[in-house]
Amino acid sequence: MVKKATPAPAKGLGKSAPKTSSDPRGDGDELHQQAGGKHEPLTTNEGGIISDNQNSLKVGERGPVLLEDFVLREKITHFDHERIPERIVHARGSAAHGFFELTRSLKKHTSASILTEVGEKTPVFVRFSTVAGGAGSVDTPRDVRGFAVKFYTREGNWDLVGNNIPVFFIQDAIKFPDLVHAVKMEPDRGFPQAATAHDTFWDFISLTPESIHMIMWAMSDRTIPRSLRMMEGFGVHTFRLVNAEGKSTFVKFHWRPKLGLQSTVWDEAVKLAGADPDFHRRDLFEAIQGGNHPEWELGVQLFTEEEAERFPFDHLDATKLIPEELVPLKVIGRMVLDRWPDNFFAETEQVAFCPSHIVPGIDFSNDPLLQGRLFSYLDTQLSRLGSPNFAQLPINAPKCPFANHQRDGHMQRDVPKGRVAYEPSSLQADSPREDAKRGFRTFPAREEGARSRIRPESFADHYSQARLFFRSQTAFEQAHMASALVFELSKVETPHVREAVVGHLRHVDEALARRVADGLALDSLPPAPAAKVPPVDMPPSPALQIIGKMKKTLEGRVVGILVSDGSDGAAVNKVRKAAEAAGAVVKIVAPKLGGAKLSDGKKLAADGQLAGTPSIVFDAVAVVLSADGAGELENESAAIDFMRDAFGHLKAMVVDAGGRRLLEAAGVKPDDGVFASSAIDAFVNGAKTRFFAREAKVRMLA
Ligand code: HDE
Repeated sequence: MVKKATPAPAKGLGKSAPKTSSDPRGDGDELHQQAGGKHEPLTTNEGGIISDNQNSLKVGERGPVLLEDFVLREKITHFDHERIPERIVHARGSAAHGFFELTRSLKKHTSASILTEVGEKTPVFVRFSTVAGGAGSVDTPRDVRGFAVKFYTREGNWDLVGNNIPVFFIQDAIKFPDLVHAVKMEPDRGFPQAATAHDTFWDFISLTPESIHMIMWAMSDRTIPRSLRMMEGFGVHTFRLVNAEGKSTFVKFHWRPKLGLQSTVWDEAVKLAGADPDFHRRDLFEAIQGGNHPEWELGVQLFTEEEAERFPFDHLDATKLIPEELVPLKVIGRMVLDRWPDNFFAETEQVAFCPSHIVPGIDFSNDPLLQGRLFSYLDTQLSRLGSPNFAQLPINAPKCPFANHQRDGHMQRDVPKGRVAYEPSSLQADSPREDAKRGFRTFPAREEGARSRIRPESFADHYSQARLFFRSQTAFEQAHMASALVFELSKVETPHVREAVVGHLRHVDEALARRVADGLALDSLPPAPAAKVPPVDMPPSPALQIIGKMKKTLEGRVVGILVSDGSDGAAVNKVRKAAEAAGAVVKIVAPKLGGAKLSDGKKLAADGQLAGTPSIVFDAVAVVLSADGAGELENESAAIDFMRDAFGHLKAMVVDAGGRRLLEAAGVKPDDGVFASSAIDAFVNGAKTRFFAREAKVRMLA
C-alpha cells in the first residue's frame, strides 16, 4: 500500500463521510485495500508521484475542472495517441517468440552462419496474420495467412516474410495496390470486412488471369486453417544462396508444421467467428502457455540457374510453385515457438518485417513481385511506426552488435557519443567502418536488355499450375473448392463477373466449371476467355493436398467433454485419461460455469459454460450425461447445436446413454464416427482425424 500525505479535508456538502483527495469515497480507501498487493507508487511520465488517480482537479466539490490539472492532461493526451495506423494489409495478427535450430548445414551453398552452423539456436519472432481484415477483425475468415519470421542472427536480422500459400495473386508489384483495393471493404459502402466474397474482388480477379492459380489455393481449405500451429509457411519467391566462393544457388523456403496440416470445414469457420473471434490467437496462446510449443521444420528446394532454365515455368514468377516431385524438399532445421510476448503492442504490433532485411550469403532474385516488396515494407513502416528509428524498438533491434552514423529523427532513443557521425574519419578510433570481408555483397548477376514495361512471355501460362493444384486434391477437397467458389460467387451481385470467373475455371477443369455453374444455376456454361498459353497437364502432386498431409494424431488438439449434474465421474475420467494420454488437452463443458455435481457427489469444475462453449471450439467431443441431465438438455438449443455441429463438422463423438438421447433430440443419425462409451480407445483413434465420408450426409456440396 502506498503511503500518501494526508491533504487538507475538502469541504463537504453535508454528507456523512469526510472526503479527501486520497480517500475519494470517504471510505478509508477501501478501493485499494480490496485490490491488495504491494505496489510501486504511480507516477506521471516525468516521475512525479500521483496522489489521486480517481478524481480530476476541480474548483469546489462539484465545480469545473481546472486546465492546470497536468496529471489529467498527461493521462488523457497519452491515451488519445495510443493507436498507431494499422497495417494496410495483415492488420490482424498474433505472434510469439522462439528459436530456430539448424540441423543440416548448407555450407556448400551459402556463407550465412544461420544456414551453416548446425546446432546453433537463433532467436526468432514470428507473426501470423490474416490479410484483408482490420486489426479488430475475426481470426477465421476465408483468407490467406501471413507467416512472417524475424531471425535475430549473429550477422544481423533476416526477415523471411511469407504466407501459408506458396504462390501469389499477381506477378508484378505494380498491381498490388489494385489487388488490395479490390479485396478490402468496398470504398463507397464500407463492407464487407475481411472477406473476398464481393464484387470488387472477383471483378479484379476475372480481369487478372494470372491470379487463377492462387484462387485455387484461396478456395481450398488452406484458407480456413484449424490452428496457426497447423499451417505450412512459404517464402513464396525464389531467393538466392551465395557460398564463400561466390557461387549462387536458387532456393525456395518452406515451413512444415510438426502437427501436420489441418483445416476447419467452412460452416465451422463461419460459426467460430461468432463463438470465438480470437480463436487462433487464443489457441496459440494456450498452447504456448500450456507448454505445447508449436514446431515447424524448415525445408528448402535448391536448384541451379541451368536447372531453372529447363523448368516448364519461370522460377521468377510468384504465381508458380516448383512441385516437390520436381525439386525435392530438404529439411535443414526446426523452429519452436516457446514464449508468448510480454506486451501485445510493444511486440506484435510494433514488429516491423521487411523482406529487404537480409544477411550475407542470402540474396534476392529478379522476381518483380519481390523487387517491389523490397521497397514497400520499409516505406510502410515509416508511416506506420512514425519514425525511421523504428529499428531501435526492442522487438526490431538486432541482437548482434550494430553501429552506424545514422542520427537523430523522431523518437531517437540512443545517445551517441563523440564527434564523429560520418565515415571515413580519422578523429575517433572506435567509430564504425565498412568491412569488405564480412559485409553483405550483392551477387554480381549480369543483367542486360532494353528498358521496357513488359511482362515476359515466360510468365504467360496462367492455367497449367491451377489445373495441377485442383487435380492433385482428393475428391473431398475438390468438393470444398467447388462449394467455396459457389459461395463466393453467390455473394457477387454482377452477373457478368460471376460468368467471367466460371469462364476461367474452364481452363482449370471443365468439370469444376460445370459444378460451379450448376451451383450458381447459370443457364449455360460461359465461354472460356482466350488463353495466351493453353494449359498443359502436369503429373498430380499429392504434396499439394491438405488431407494427404494431415497427421493422425491428437497432439495439439482439444477434446471437449459435456457433463451435467449427475454425470458418471468414472466415465468422465476414463475419456479424459485416454484423450490426455494421446496428447490432447481436455476441457469440461457444463450447463453452469461453476461445474456439475457428479453421481458420486463430487463437484467437477467446468472450463466453459455450455451456451458460450459450443462444440465448434473442439476437435472431438464426449458427452457424459445423467438421465436427468439429458432430459433437461433436450430442451436447450445450445446442447442441440453442440451435438449437431460436432456431427456436421465431421468430428468424432463418444456418447453414453444420455448423450445418445441428446443425439436423437438433435436429429443426428449416428455413423461410424460416433462411438459408444464402451469404445473409448476407438473414439480416441477416431478423434485423430475427421470423418470426411460423413459430409455427403450433412450438406449439399457443389
Ligand atoms: Fe506483403 N505487405 N506485400 N506480401 N506482407 C505487408 O507491410 C506488399 C506479399 C506479407 O506480420 C505490408 O508491415 C507488396 C507477398 C506478410 O507484420 C506492406 C506486395 C507475401 C505481411 C506489404 C506484397 C507477403 C505483409 C503491410 C506485392 C508473401 C505481414 C504492413 C509486391 C510472400 C507482416 C507491413 C507482419 C505486410 C506490401 C505481397 C507477405 C504494405 C507491395 C507475395 C506476411 O508493406
